[in-house]
Amino acid sequence: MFTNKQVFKEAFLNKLASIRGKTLQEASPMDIYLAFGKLIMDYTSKNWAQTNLDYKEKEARQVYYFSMEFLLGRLMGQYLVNLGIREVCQEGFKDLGINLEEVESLEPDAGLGNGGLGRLAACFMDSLASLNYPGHGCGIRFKYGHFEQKIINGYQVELPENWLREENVWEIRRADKAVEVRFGGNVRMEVVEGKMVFHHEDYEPVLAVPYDVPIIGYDNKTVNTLRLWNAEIADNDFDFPSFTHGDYLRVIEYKRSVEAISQLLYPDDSHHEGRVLRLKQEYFLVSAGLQSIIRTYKKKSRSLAYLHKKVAIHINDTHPALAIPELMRILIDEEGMGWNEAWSITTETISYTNHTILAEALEKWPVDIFKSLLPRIYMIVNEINERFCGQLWNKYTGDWQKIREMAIIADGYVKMAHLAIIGSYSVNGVAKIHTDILKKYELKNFYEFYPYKFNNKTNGITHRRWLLKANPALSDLIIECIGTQWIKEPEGLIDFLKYRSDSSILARLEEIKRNNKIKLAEIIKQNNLVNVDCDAIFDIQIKRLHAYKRQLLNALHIMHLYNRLIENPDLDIVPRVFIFGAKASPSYHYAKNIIKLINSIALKINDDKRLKDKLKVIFLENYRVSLAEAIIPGADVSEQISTASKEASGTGNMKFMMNGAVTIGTLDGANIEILDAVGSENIVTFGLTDREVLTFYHHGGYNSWEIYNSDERIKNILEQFVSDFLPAPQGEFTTIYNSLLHNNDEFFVLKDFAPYVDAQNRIDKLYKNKQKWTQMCLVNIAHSGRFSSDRTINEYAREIWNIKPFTSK
Ligand code: 26Q
Repeated sequence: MFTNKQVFKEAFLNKLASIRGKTLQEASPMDIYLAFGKLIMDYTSKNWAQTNLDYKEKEARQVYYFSMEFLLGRLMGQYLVNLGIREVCQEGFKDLGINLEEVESLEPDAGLGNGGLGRLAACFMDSLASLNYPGHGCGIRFKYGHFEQKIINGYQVELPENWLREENVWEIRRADKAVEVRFGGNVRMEVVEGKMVFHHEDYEPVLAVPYDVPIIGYDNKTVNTLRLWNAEIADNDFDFPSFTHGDYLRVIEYKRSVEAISQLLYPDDSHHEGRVLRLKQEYFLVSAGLQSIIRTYKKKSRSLAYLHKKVAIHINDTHPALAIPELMRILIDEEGMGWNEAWSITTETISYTNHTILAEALEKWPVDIFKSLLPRIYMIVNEINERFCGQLWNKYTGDWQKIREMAIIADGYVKMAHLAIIGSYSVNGVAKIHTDILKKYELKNFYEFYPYKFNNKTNGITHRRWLLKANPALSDLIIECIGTQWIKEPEGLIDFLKYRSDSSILARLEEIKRNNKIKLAEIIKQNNLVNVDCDAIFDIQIKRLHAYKRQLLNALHIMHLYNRLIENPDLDIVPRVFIFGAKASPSYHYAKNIIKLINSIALKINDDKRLKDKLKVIFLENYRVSLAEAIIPGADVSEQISTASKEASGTGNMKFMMNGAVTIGTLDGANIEILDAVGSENIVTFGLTDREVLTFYHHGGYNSWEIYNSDERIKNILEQFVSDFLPAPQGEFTTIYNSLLHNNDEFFVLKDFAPYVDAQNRIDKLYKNKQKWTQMCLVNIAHSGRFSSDRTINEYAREIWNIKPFTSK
């Protein structure tokens, strides 16, 4: 449509006039952003409508990805790239004196997720559309996404992130498609013509209104839909009689309590807290999503007996696991189906991904809370449980312990992982090691009972955001070398390997990295008021702050380097800039304390002239998707140092390798598959294996005091933490100290310290041979195609969902 920049400029100026009522001279940056956003929406609307029509007419089998989180970040840039109009818009804007990047930077991140799980959902959306799969997202339109992080005096402070303050140009409200979700109340049973009928009464109705966001495929005509639900009060649900009787406050309070459902994303990853509002959100999502799917399906007036032939529903972790009893409820109570038929349809429709083995992340709800919030759903879960326990009894007669361990309802709790496994036809882990651990340990009983359900789907990331969009200079070089085919078939990146010994390409690669580092240094300068040396190694750890991810191990190594340099300022090491970005869950005090520790270390080190600028420590505040896109292209070293067995997969590791950083990592999650791909010469690994870790957990044999007493370096550092060495209040880091020494170092930080220091020394040596180093970067880039979410989505499509790319034929 925008065949040239002239056409674009005209269209844009018209839009500005019609939407904002302004000429360019009068327009504010926000006017420009919004008008341009609307123009993009217009541009895509035809394909969006056509895609919907195609799916309807062809009756293609479709997948719906249910997730509490979609960590989208910014959309404008990705839309432009996928539509192939970024250049023409950029040129047109230039003529008008507008800088496209500045316009793009006005967009607030859609931070509707915590971390890996939410970002994975967003990458999957991009791959589904780009590969022409009929696949949509179903989530919640949280008014407040992930909090905004400020660092004040070294401490994390959380502010609400009101991303919807300005108009959200990418969404379309579809009031006509609203559905009602019911909470609380009672269930009355009645026998009608010999059949039990259930009436849900005295419930609290909540209106779920969908907001649709287009998901635009790359260089194709597919525009899928991400449907985000908003909780509202139906006008006719206002209790007008009591309103007129002066019960104004009660009505307003009711409105507030309804709207609370889609107010905020719980800023917690990997820690389950049994809050009712969270359970309400989970049911709200699945009930609204399923009702809308069934409604669409029935428009074709096909019998629901074939639902599973046309619809696949995927649940992203257990958060949407209530989809199982909710689908049963709709089929039985609303459609009059019998239990057995409803169960076979449900268990042929739903599939489930597990993202964690951390016990504290497993969702379980107290029966009394569950029952009073969702009385009918509880009855159904109870029935599922009883039937399942019956099956268990047949297989394991007399083994009460096993039956209790596997039951959905036990010890006063509803266990969501059990429900998810029993009600799905597929259960997958997110990296080979993770799936193996699930089968061997965490879900051993279930694997024994349903071996055919278990499978692995190693995570991936969309190379269109994390390479093509985030790192245009590198993308251009790759295109110059191997053409553009890799954009559609990312495994084609392997052709870049041919250039591993081409010194002119290596030099260009090195230059691109350096330029990206300069850009990152500017961000650091602006935010942290610190100058960093772009010839230093940029060593980066960006991810949620969690004990198992071991930012603390990184901090210990920094302290160690510092101590070495103070002892010998002429020490021959490559200068380093250690960069961190991380949000800690607001109630996770230990994690917040580590942020304070890192900032205290930074304060101590950055101003110490004796170091001659060989060491800098930077904590970048408010880590989020858009910041990650700015950071990752400038990384030399990617820190992936979780305690083996704890990180299900990791996806940051993939983003870094794709941008030519070298991983320093443990044998955990997808690091192991990265090692397989690039070979041991192109990655630096260290530390305990998952087996060793699990053996220590199960059989003991680790004593952190022994390590402490035998390693002077550790002793020194830990004393520095608790003395007045660091610029922090006395006693500030006692808890950290105690976690390592008096709580036996649950995550083996001290145990892995020496191997980590050795690994870091290897990095230092490798970097000194710059040509060789750049070669390693190139090899990493070339092998990163297998970690594209296109590969992952193709596997899900073929092996789990049984869906095919849509073709118009
Ligand atoms: C549960 C109940 C109540 C409140 C919050 C939660 C909750 C929210 C988010 C529990 C867990 C999460 C997120 C988990 C997560 O992000 N896991 C990561 O998933 C990635 C994608 O598969 C993996 O790469 C990471 O290894 C894994 O940690």
